[in-house]
Amino acid sequence: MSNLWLISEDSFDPSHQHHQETIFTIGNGYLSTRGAHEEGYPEEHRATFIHGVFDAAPISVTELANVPDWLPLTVHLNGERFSLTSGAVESFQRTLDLRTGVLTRTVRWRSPQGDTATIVLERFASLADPHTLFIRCRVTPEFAGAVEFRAALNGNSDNEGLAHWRWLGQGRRADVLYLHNRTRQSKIEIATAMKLAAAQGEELAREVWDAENTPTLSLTMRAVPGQELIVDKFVAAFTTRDVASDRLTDAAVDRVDHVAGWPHALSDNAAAWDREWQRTDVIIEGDDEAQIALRFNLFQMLVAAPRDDGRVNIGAKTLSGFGYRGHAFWDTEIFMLPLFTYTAPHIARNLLNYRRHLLPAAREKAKANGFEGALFPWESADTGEEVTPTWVPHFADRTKLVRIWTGDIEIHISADIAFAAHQYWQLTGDDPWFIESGAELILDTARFWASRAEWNAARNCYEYTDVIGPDEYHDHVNNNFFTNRMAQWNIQAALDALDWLKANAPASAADLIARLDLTEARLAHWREVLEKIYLPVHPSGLIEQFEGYFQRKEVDLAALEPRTQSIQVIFGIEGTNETQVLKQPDVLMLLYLLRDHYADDAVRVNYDYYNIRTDHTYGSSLGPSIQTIMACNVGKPDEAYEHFIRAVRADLHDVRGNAGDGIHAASAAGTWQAVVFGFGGLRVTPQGWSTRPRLPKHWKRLAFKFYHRGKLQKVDLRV
Ligand code: IFM
Repeated sequence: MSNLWLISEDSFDPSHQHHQETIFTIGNGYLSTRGAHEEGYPEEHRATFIHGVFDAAPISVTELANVPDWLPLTVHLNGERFSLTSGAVESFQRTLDLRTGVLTRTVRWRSPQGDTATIVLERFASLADPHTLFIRCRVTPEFAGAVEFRAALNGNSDNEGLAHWRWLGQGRRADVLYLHNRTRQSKIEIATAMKLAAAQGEELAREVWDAENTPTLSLTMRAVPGQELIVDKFVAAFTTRDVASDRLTDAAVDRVDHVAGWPHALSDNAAAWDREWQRTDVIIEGDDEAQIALRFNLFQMLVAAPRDDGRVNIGAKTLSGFGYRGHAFWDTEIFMLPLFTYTAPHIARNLLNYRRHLLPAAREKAKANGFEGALFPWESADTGEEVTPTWVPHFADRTKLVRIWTGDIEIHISADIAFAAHQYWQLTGDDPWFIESGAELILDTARFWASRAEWNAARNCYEYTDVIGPDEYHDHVNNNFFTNRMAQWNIQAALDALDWLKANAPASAADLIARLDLTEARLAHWREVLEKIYLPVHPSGLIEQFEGYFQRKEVDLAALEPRTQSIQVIFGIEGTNETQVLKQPDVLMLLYLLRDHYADDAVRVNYDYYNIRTDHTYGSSLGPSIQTIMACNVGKPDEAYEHFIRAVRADLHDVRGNAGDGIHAASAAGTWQAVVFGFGGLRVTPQGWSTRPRLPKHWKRLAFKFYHRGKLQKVDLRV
């Protein structure tokens, strides 16, 4: 039986290296490193990103700065530098072990002059000590002479051409070299330190090259045919987000100095990963592809999840690529948070605390737009200000610019955040957190919704006009059902939260009433808004996505198959706006979130209507996992599996051709929801939890764990 924890490739293809770099990303919740090769290749997108290390950037306002590179390690056989693009690669295998986060590459290489060796490179970012990074290089020469290992720290890293780092200094303490840099605008400092240890073999020479911004160590070992040489590179990294500037280099140097050695570090890391998988793993029997792919998705979420920092979020592309510049979206609250709320509540709390901490900026955004309360930014980075680019190059013609409106009018994010906070509270029963933080998130977003609601006297209702719903193929729409209904949910949740606080934490209730000015008159207005929000539903249960949607042009998507491009590429931005084609199924997403409020028949009617109008494969990657759940809901297991496999393959198969920009985090985390809530049918209510298995026909078993009110629950569904 194949090992269902391994992701492998057996050749190096420079034309696919960006995709492969994303797939072979490793990390530990503090940082992630893309799977670029130690020795480096032209056109590569090598990068390491550390949570919260942002710096100013044109167009995107701010971006995660690709930090100084810890990977460089070159191997020289009798003076010839090992490269996959010279000499002869006689065999190649690269494997990511999802169980431990260790990435291993094994290459048998013949140099241009005919010296052959088997070179094994292993690397991991320790989950046990997130500031430490390890590379082990094993070389078994088939020749006599010398093998040289050159290891460096490289401060010249950039973000696709933009250099964020200034050189501040470098030096040596005993056998440890260090490098000290600072970002241009945000002035975050980083110290990296390294040492190179010969673990096996005879050392012939050692040199230090104090090259500016690239301190380098060279270690030459005697090559004896058949005798393996082992060299370890130990690295540590700290930023001024972790320690004060005057202690920064000491912190990095000391940490490297105290590394107990490869075997210890490896086993500590394996033990830490084992603890993660104990609660997060999902077992699928009868479908090896689904099993491995789901584990891959969970692994990528686990390496991105901040465990010790409540001031950072997970970007839409995790820490695994330059896409979306590290910015966070609603992807976190609606797609990623359920995974953490159910399996790692401490991580969920960190992510929610990020929003809590940035409430002042959300208040500023609401105020700047003429509203009260908290309006969270559509794209968010370190300060909580809106960082959505206003203009970006057109995807078809990069000499033209396209206006991006999401930062102005995709306002549903405020309700999504409130929803996630409420879900966390309900599932965990973490009342202290709710009293301290969650309630304020829900109350202040409700204030926003009540002040943003527009009275339409002719209709005798409140409306939200000129918005963008989750389906971004249609912008500047009025009364997007998702937005209106989530606004209503948010206001109701706020009123309920206030009642709960009054009964259970009266001092906090009084404090919030005073600080947020929750007068009786204001609350009366909230009640009126929530009763009168415009939410038309056809007698059949069919919901119009937004006003006038049904009048847009019908497109027979099936007739356009086979296709390899999104509908927006085929019809253009304006052309698509005029059709009924959806980037993601807005109404179905709403029915998923508020499932208990809608009858089965209504779900069926809407599923049948919107499923065939959605650009599933090339539209948004967020859609398919939710679509899986809704297909399970309406009893369409084959369609559910089709949606699921589309979601679970998103990055591994590079379905949209842009996995090189980074992991599609919402899709990755969404596949956990698809399996647990869709196929497993898990449902949690105030009375307890239940499952309603709807496993794909070839699945023999589905098992997973989750926390409910602090207790680990085990679900094991067998056919
Ligand atoms: O948040 C999503 C949005 O829903 C669709 N476009 C991509 C964004 C980031 O993943």
